Amino acid sequence: NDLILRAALGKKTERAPVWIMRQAGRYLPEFRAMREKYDFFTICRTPKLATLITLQPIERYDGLLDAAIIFSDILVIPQALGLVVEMLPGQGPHFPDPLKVPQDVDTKLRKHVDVHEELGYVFEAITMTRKALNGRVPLIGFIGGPWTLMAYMIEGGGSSTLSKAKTWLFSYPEESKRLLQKITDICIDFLIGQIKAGAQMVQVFESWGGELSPYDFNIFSLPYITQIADKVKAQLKQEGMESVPMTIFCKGSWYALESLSNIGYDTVSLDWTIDPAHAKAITKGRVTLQGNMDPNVLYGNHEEIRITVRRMLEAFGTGEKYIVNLGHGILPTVDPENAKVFLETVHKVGLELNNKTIN
Ligand code: 1CP
Repeated sequence: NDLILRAALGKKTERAPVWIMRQAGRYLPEFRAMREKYDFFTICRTPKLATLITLQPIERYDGLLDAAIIFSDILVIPQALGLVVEMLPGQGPHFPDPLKVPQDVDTKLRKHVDVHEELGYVFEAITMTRKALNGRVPLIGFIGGPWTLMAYMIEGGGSSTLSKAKTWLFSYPEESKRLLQKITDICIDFLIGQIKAGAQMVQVFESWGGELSPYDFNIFSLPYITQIADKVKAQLKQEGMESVPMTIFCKGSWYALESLSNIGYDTVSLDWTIDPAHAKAITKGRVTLQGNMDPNVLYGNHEEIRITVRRMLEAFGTGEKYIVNLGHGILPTVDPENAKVFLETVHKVGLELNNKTIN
């Protein structure tokens, strides 16, 4: 099943492919059962366990998902840089000793990060998962965007205002750019390693992009995510390897849609605040679009889920340059049966609309 790869490269598809951000996670009882036995980062660091969890949604929704995403987290990069990150039950990520002042970049972070040494376990998990998938669906690798990772490293966890991270941007802009560049260099090496290990598509999660003004986004996010697309593709080419489709997801950065469709990514992932017609008008077919149902629709009744999926498919079109997804990760208390209704409807309506277009 290579539907998602064809869609990302702008080739025709018999129906729009579908996957779900955070599809292996807390909403699945089989995931929660694993989490009772193992700590979050132990799972990430144990290729056998990461493989098992990556496959959980593929097996539960047999034949309904068109991609797997490797089980890991964006915060493995801050760990590789030398920071301690814990996953607190019910609270999410926590850094006991985050970056406080610019000098901490020199004293608390490693000068050089060898991604094979620090993150080789992710590469192993990817190769093992590729073998276990055995061609059923393509495997997606990922990283966090540099601004999102910098924000976590300074905030020390989730935050509703990002005031500590923004204090850096507006008090120490040059030091902030130096930190962003340091993170970017690792992002590039890490993505290349994931592709060499077997990732067939990769996604950059700039989840906190929308916390920046359009002006600041152009200074503190855009140049770095642009470098990632450029350098990953250039380096693979130089080594005689083919690149894989790359997706950018900047949650909340509706204002940047035009730029995001012009910086070398094949696919742009949209959150639910962007109207499909508007997104298509702005991106003019330059990229494949991915998204964008409000994840909360999965709390609705089955009929409402079906109606919303149909409306979304009609608006994006199903045979070309479109990958179905939610506008952000699936929420931890969603009923897995509702996710199934979502997936089944994507298949049924996708085929139906495609046949209509062909006839
Ligand atoms: O199927 C999958 O997608 C699983 C792999 C995956 C991915 C792609 C996980 C597992 N995390 C991520 C990416 C990730 N992690 C992002 C980008 C996507 C997004 O915006 O949601 C971010 C921001 C994180 C950081 C993170 N890790 C959070 C968010 C906290 C906040 O500030 O809002 C949380 C709660 C985690 C923990 C985590 N990561 C993944 C899972 C399944 C969990 C839950 C862990 C648990 O408690 O069991």
